[in-house]
Amino acid sequence: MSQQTWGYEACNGPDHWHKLYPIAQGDNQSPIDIKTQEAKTDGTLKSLSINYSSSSIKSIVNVGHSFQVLSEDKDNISVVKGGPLQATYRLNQFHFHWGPTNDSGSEHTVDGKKYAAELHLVHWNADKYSSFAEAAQNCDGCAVLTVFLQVGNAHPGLQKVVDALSLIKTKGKQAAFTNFDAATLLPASLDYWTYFGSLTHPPLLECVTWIIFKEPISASSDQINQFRSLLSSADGDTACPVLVNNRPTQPLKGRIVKASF
Ligand code: B30
Ligand code: ZN
Repeated sequence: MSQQTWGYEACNGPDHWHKLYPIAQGDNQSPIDIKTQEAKTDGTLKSLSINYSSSSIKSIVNVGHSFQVLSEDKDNISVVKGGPLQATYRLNQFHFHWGPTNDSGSEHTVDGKKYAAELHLVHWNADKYSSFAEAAQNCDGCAVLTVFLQVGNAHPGLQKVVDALSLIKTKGKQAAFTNFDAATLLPASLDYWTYFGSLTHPPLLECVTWIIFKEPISASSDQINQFRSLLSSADGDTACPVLVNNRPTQPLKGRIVKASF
């Protein structure tokens, strides 16, 4: 890669990642296009149990290619279990993916349709492993709850996140972000699709049980615009807004997508 590290630019974007991360061309990569007619309804899929506490949410950080809201994960304070999962998975962080326009933001697509943005609530298997990093080395290590954002009414829960972005404009900045109920970002219906895949950016490890809610939440175009005002540059450097941080869909390679509904 012509730059120091991976990113989403022409010189270091998704087409280059395989050179440093050969698993980019593996058999279980994410995101994918969900072909709704090919998803297999699985009546044996249990319902999901999501238990989030506002007290686990601690801070918000600009990681350069995106921002993340960090959740304390030393205890089972905020967890998901049930559904396709065979263990209790702890919330580690949540973040979003977006693009330059509202029709090019999401990573996963549904019958070829892209949403304006995509929320990832990232969890790891705390029954078997002792950290996210260790869990991510294993196929039962991680679970990512995924919510699509479509343009509509402003989202009150999301606004709390958007308001905090002014505190972390530049790369490396971190600010306190507390007493936030991540469950406010979930849709009303917990109907979902699920499949096995990977982290969507390097190290691209094939460790993720993806759980993708069918129902999107709405966000205003102003709220999504504020994602695009995040800077990938450090304080004092030439301002460089994050206009895109999504990976294109990857080949399904025979994997089965199950539907809970
Ligand atoms: S995702 O949900 O598949 N987009 C990582 C976590 C979740 C996804 C992709 C990657 C990951 O590698 N996490 C640990 C190290 N990270 C922090 C981060 O969570 O994501 C390093 C980093 O690069 O800052 Cu972005
Ligand atoms: Zn993500």
